[in-house]
Amino acid sequence: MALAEFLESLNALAAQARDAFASADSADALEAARIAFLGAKSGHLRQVQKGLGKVDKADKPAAGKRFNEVKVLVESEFEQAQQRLAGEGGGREEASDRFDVTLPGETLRIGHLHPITQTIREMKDIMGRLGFTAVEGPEIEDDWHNFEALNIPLSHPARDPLENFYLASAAKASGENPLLLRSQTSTVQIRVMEQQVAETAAGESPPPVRIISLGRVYRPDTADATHYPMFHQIEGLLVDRGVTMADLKSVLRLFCQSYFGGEEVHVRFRPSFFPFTEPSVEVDMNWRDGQGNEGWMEMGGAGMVDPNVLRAVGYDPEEVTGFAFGLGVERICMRQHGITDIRALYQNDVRFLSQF
Ligand code: FA5
Repeated sequence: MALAEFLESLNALAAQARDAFASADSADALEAARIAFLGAKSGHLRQVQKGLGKVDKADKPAAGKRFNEVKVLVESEFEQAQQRLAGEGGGREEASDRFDVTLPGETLRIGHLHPITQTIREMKDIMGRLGFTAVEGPEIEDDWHNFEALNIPLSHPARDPLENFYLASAAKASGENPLLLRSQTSTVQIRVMEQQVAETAAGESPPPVRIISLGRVYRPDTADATHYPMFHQIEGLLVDRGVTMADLKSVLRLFCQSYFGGEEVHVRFRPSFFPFTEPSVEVDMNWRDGQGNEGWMEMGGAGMVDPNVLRAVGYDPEEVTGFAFGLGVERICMRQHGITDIRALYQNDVRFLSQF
């Protein structure tokens, strides 16, 4: 083959390759063009290379040199086309996959505390400002702390197995002092006073007590709009010289006013009975829902600590007096938010919980 003929076919091929690479509008099209022109086995360039062998011997060096120049040129045109497509967004990607930095970011859904946890934190905060320290007690209790030391005699209906969650195997093992899920936070009154007395030197008077305790309590109550088998109580205890019922009333009023903010809150005391307080009262608070319904809701019990309780833990009832109260946390939370059914707090319906 004459040199001129070989160079002509080489130049024609270079022009075709340039057009094919320049007109490729996707990575797939460019790859197809690369295989067609630069493919190692049957690409057009490879075919032309095979024609080198037929060139007259004297012209072979010139033909080989030109072939190499064209090959380098075609390869560099392929690379340029590759860069052009990458600059346009990768070619292979669909327009919808491209990242648009001007779009607003995705809003992350951030969770929040359960309304009961919010209520508990707020209560601790308010009572803390009134000088009450928050303490905790165990949820599995023994007979002494849940009943005996609280002046609840063996025959009292509050000890009935139908009124409590006794731990059956533990009851057998501990004989006289069965274990149960505590039915009230008043157990913590006993634990705190016992500890104060234990830490007091012989012959000294134990120090005053000013605590609150917030936690879960358990009763086999049938769930209805205002009862649940597991609920929370806030217990308050103040023991000191000269404490009176007037102090109890002031603290509870102050607490309610602070908790419910500037809103007008009425607290009502009704005479009642608890084995561990004398005299005892039920504490009611007025409530109003969004539909204009209103009434009184029982929040808890309270009273002056019974001298028998003070004596049982080692305080001298001739020297000190005290008041105690135990309020239902759910009832207060419901009163605050106008919730009319306690069960809604534990159904874990996010549509309900996210409102608070
Ligand atoms: C007591 O538990 C006493 N320990 C309170 C007390 C403490 C009195 C200190 C005197 C001195 P009572 O059983 O009434 O009392 O319960 C107190 C409050 O817990 C109730 O007023 C109510 O608000 C709430 N409560 C009682 N049972 C349930 C229940 N099943 N579900 C939700 N809340 C309840």
